[in-house]
Amino acid sequence: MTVPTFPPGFLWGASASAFQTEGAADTDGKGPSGWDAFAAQPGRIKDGTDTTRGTGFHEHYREDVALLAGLGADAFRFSVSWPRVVPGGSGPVNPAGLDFYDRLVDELCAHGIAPAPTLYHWDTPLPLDEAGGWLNRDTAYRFAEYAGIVAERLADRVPMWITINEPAEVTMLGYALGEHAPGRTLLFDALPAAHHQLLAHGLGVRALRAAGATNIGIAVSHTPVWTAGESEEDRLGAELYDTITNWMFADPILAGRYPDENVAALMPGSVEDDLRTISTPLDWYGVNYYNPTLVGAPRAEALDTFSGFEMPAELPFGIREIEGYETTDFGWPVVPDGLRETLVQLRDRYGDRLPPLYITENGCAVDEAVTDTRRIAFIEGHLGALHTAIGQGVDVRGYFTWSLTDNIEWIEGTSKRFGLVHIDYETLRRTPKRSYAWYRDVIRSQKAAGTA
Ligand code: GCO
Repeated sequence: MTVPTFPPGFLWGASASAFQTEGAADTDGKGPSGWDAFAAQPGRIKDGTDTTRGTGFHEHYREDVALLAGLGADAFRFSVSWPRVVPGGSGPVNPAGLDFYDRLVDELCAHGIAPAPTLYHWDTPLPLDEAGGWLNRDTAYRFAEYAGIVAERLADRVPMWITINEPAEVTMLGYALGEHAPGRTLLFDALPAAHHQLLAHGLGVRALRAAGATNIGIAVSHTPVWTAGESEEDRLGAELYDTITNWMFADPILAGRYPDENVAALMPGSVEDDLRTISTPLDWYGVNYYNPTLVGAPRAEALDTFSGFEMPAELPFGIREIEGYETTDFGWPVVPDGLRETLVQLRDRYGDRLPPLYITENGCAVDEAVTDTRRIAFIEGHLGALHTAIGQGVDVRGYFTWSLTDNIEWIEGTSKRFGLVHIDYETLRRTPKRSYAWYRDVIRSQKAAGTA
């Protein structure tokens, strides 16, 4: 095995989310989410998967916790479904919903696995989506209330909290391009959805702390942006893309400002006051990394596609294909050094203001049934790059691979498999893949090295 030795105490984990795994979409008083409604519209889920079953996690969670225990994982990053806990988005709490997470947390603790819940992994309660979702400032206040409710119940046993997952994807795919729930196609008019998620994060951090939670972070996607071509238009296109996907989210959180005035001017309300809330100091910052992005001038001809999403030609940048690297089943290039590049960028940009980092997601879609050697190579490569980044002085405290099991990959349905564990969607049978045994051995040998 060629995974280098990480610092003692480095945390080894796996990630998942509620909509992608739980199923039980209307069991025990859960309300519908915007994603439930969106996925039920004909043609939205490309392979026609019925997303209401998930992987059956709501029913099979004990089996999955046993799999985590078999892996030797230190922590499990799952998400709490907001409409399971507060079905109306505000108002009465659903006790059976909270009870489920209480049982899950107990089960994890009983196996010595730290529960690391994400409070928002995209499943907005439908009534809030119908009232404008993240375009409506009120959603941020409702989120904070809900965060407080969950913490009141679980903070005594949860050692690590994540407010929100990937606000950039929600903004871009959900509100700008309409590929994800709630299916809005507002292009740059989508930016208020970014601001309100950031505000929700800041208010959420405060509500969590007020309810006794500690060790709070967020999971933000980062992609190093590479410039395609050498013209001024290429440079401007790449710079704009970098701004709106990376820094429009990281800067408010970590530096209390928007990356430039043009972006700030497109945001609603009294941005200055909000930025103070948004930049409430965090205990740590989570990075979701999959691949770099090559961007240049807009392309006149028709549409670019990015990760299978169509990019309208009127956007002021154009995404190009990265050539010369192996790709995953999503067509994403496998560039482990991009992880190091991103981490070093974060360190250089924020210096002392940067809290310790965790990799909250990293993984790949490969359809190799259970003999998933490409996944092993992917994770191994990225752990190598991560180790190099640590050697270059970036303070990274842990790594969560995406994902423990195969799951519903949003609009791709079950056709993209990210798991260490295979799911048979007919029987919901779980079968550990070769990568599961490999990751278990990595964790074991890291622990042995740490105590040697
Ligand atoms: C994310 C998504 C995950 C995806 C994963 C692979 O945070 O990007 O939330 O749910 O499944 O990233 O695309």
